[in-house]
Amino acid sequence: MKLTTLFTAAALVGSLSLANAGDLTGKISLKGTPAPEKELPIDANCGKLHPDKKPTTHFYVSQGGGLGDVFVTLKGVSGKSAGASAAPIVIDQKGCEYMPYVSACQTGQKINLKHSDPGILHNVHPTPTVAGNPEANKAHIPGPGLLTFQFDNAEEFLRFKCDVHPWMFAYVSVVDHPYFAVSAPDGSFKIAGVPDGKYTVAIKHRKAGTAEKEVEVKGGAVVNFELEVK
Ligand SMILES: [Cu+2]
Repeated sequence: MKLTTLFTAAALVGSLSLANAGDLTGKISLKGTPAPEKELPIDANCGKLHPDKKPTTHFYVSQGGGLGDVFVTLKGVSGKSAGASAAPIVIDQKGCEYMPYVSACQTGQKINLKHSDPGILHNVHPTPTVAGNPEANKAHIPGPGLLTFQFDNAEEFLRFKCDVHPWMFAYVSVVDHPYFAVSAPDGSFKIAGVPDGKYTVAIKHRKAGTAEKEVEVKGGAVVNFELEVK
């Protein structure tokens, strides 16, 4: 009898650990050679912070062909945002560029803009296209003060720009659930803690387009993608 109880308990623990969550990981590769990047038209003031001329970063391709700055998300999962209690994401204005160039956060999550360019005035101008997400335009003087934004509606690649420096752009994808990522410069990505189940994984790159794949997560899963230069 005791033995039976033990086995029942073991079986229960076993089934609980099966119905769990895991990391969805993968790598995005780029096929083809993108057009050369253009030099940013940086002005004299910002040029002082930027002695090495900087190009655009439309394609962040690693030596192994991995593609960075790709937004990865799960489709069909919505209304699960934990943005209100999540730590803010931070975008720095440094060398008259936004860093990171591409990022993502949840609806209701704070987006803190940091200023790391002594002597330079920026203004932060998000230009959302989804109704209900407010446009704003705030001057940002040098110093430790942060500007904070947040958006309550999902929107992919919501654009931030600086009206003082017309080459400064950042793109933030706002998601109403916590299952998303932006690929690293080597093309790898990881979405942590995905509950077991079947999903459609959707990826989007600003220039190389979109792709989707079905995946079954069982304590984790791996899914790789290839995008092509258009
Ligand atoms: Cu600026």
